[in-house]
Amino acid sequence: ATPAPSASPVTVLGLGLMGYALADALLTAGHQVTVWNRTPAKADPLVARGATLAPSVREAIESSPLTISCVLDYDTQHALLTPAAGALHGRTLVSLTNGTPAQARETEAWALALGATYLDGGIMAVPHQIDTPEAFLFYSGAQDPFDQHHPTLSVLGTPHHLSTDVGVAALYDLALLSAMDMMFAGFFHATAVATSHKGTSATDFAPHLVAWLTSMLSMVPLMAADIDSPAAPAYAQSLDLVAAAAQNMADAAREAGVLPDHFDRSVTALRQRIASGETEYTAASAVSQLRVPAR
Ligand code: FVH
Repeated sequence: ATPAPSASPVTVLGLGLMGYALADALLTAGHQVTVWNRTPAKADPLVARGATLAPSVREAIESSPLTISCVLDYDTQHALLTPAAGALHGRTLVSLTNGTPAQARETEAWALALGATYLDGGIMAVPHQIDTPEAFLFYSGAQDPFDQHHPTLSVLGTPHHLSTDVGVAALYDLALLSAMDMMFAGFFHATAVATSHKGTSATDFAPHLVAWLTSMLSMVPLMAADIDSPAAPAYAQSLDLVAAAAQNMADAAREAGVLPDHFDRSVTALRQRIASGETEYTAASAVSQLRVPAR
């Protein structure tokens, strides 16, 4: 980022891998950065570059109109902020600590009762991507603090304000993390199956997996439109075909000495749908199968 010496003061609580990257980017952009971390020595390289290490969370918050918190989890965050709560009056707290929508809502209510403004955020980047074009961050909560601190938040990555409903950033964040987790689970399963063939390494197989997943990703917008539309879907397969393929995937895993459990469960669920008279596999039906039935 281009240094901007007049950029406003900002406090970062937590100097783990991500908190450090956030503080580092803000310093590079010319902000006056105050930091606090349970293990103070992690601040040394930042202090050498001009950051101020606060001796307490309270003093850290009091140093800036904006405090960004990025620690392990919400329980840790709450334990750190509670003794310093009075300092938040008239200031903005942005939580980039990973948490649930319910935790975001509780924290917003807590902060508002203290006379603070609050934004909840989700970082869609790994530490080395902070302050690069790949990094984007979700925010939700009141519009005013987002607009006021937009220049500072932009330093970290492209900021998207999703909703004044404070839970939405965490909802999207965890939805995307879930997709990533399942994608990597698929990669690990596929690699276990493919490398059961002597002479095939994970490195040999990886380019095929990347090409296949990249090609399949282009179907996501099409399927999303199908999910949203009551019209006949553009993408549909017969349930018989999908169940037969799932059975083959389960059997191939078994033959390769790989746990077939996921596909066994899929086969059971698909056969139940066929037995109940369903014939089509669509994106909308796949999403609907995931919903917990209302009581
Ligand atoms: N790293 C990543 O790729 C992801 C990207 C998306 C967002 N996440 C979330 O960011 C939060 C912090 O993650 P992190 O990568 O910085 O995590 P660590 O390097 O493990 O650092 C943890 C920090 O939390 C402090 N901490 C932990 N327990 C306590 C405690 N009981 N009291 C006070 N502070 C605590 C820890 O302090 P220290 O160990 O350095 O003293 C670090 O500052 C997280 O929500 C991710 O899900 C990152």
